[in-house]
Amino acid sequence: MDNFKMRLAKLREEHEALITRRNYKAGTGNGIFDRYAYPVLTGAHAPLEWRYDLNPASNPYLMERFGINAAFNAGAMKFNGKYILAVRVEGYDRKSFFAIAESPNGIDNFRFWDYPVTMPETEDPDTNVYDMRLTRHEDGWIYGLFCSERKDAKAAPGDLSSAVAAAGIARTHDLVTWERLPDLVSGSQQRNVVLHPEFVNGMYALYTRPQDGFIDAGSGGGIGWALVKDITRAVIAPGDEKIINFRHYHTIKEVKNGEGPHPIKTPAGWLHLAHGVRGCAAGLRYVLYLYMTAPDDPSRVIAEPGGYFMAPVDEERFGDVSNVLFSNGWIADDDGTVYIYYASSDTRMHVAVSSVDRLTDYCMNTPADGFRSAASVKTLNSIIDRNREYLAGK
Ligand code: M1P
Repeated sequence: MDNFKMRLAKLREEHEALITRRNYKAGTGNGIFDRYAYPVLTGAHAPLEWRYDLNPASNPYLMERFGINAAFNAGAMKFNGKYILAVRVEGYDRKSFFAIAESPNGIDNFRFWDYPVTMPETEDPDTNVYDMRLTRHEDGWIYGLFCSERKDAKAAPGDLSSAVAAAGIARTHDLVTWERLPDLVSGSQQRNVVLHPEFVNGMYALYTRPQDGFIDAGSGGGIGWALVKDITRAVIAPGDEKIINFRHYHTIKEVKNGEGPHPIKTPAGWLHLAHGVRGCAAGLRYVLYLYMTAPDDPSRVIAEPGGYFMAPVDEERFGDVSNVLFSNGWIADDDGTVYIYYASSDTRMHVAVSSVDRLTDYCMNTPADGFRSAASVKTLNSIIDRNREYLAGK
């Protein structure tokens, strides 16, 4: 065999071994969720057909022609019995696009479909698209809401960084052919906009994240909520967006927060997964947190555990944007198992597994943030007291 054929055979073998590697629970867990040992998707999972020209005549050195830098921030849903991720795939050129990967069991063997998603553009083409939230809406469509980034037309000459974030909206029945709808119109920039799966008062309900600038939430107080009549022309009129989950000084969401995937409906209420951001000497730190809203009003918070639900550990801490956990996809199976798909450090995708019961218990019974050190000590003392009492009586 010549060198080309030998290297290609080796590449195929390594790629297949990576994709079919069995995943397993890592460690003893904390009772709330179980992490899994291996990332479920990385840039290296991208098919060889995407990355290489496989024709020895046009690519005698078997060079990569299209490098894939990362696979992260994936939306998720069950589709035709498979666990589906709508992945943010980023090329070496820094552009993100969406690609669907599927797994038979939700924890390993994720394989990309043959082609990435061809997302139609609006009249004002996106520079970059990312972080799709999938919602199977009761109107019968599957929606993908995502961030559409464009250069700020008002940027000063020489400013090549200023950008504008808007919520892109598209819908599909098969995850292959997408109908692009006009971007959400609201009074501010938007990222992390999520469509609630049910109509509320006969209208489409959106979780929003109003922000003053492309990066800074600024005066945007947190996760917002708004109802829109027509999703094919989604407009939030001034005053129609209210903040339902606030940022707060000296918490894990002091600087920013954002809704993750759409919430899961449970008997106790709507279970929400979100990310919170705080600043520190090392830069921004992104962690995940949970909260619950009322069964009859998804915009009314009824429980919120203090602190984070998940924060980066071990290899999760490092990547293109280190110290970041971000999630915009989870799947609740019929048996109550919940697969939480989260990305670490804007680089790779992982899964953690829990259940609706566990996550509800976590939300309802974890002490809330007391906002002061003394309050934390009081909470801790009461837990210790109760344990001592219980253990003494045994
Ligand atoms: O780099 C961390 C994350 O930053 C943004 O999230 P947010 O708008 O909450 O700051 C997004 O660009 C996200 O994709 C990214 O993971």
